[in-house]
Amino acid sequence: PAPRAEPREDTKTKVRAPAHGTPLLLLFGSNSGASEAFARRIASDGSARGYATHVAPLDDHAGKLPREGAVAIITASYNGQPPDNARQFCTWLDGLPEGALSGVRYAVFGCGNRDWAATYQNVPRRVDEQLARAGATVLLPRGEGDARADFFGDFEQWYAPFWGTLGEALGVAPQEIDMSPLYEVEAVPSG
Ligand code: FMN
Repeated sequence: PAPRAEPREDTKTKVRAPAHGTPLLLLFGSNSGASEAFARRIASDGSARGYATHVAPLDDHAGKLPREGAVAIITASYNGQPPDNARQFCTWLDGLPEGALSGVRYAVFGCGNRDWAATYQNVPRRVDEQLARAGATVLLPRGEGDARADFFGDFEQWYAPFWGTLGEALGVAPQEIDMSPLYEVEAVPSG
């Protein structure tokens, strides 16, 4: 039989973070992909920090939100209405009685555009308000991205305290996070 490759003791490779495996669900409502891209960015950062991440459209979770870990929702609005893959979720959420989502921890970021002035951020605002009404606990104030202005800057501003706030709320110790590079570069003198 072929010999099995064992990692060498002296290999300098670093693990990125111990996988504590705290669940983090990233849900998006997205027609043209911006909200989905932000959700995937958070998921990828979360995996590197040891979270067990899962990305899905909002409609996959109509009727079910987890009480373990946290859920971050990134959604757009279209003429004030939900994106195609968020309609069932929004209808379900609107019909929930008070207290139905107690124990759920969440954060919302909205992708919008002020060209639609009368309905700017309608859906993320509605999702945030309805989650709170149903008894879920907000982790971060809702963020607003304006695609007509500084869309990515708006996201970064909302996102800056994300991991610190999440870690505190979920009991993930900051020292468990090792974001050091996977490889070290050593200078070799020439000549
Ligand atoms: N943004 C809002 O804030 N409110 C709206 O009512 C709204 N209506 C829109 C209608 C159309 C036809 C289009 C093309 C965009 C609209 N937008 C509105 C802007 C989008 O929500 C914004 O571009 C968002 O980033 C799209 O996200 P997505 O790529 O995840 O679908």
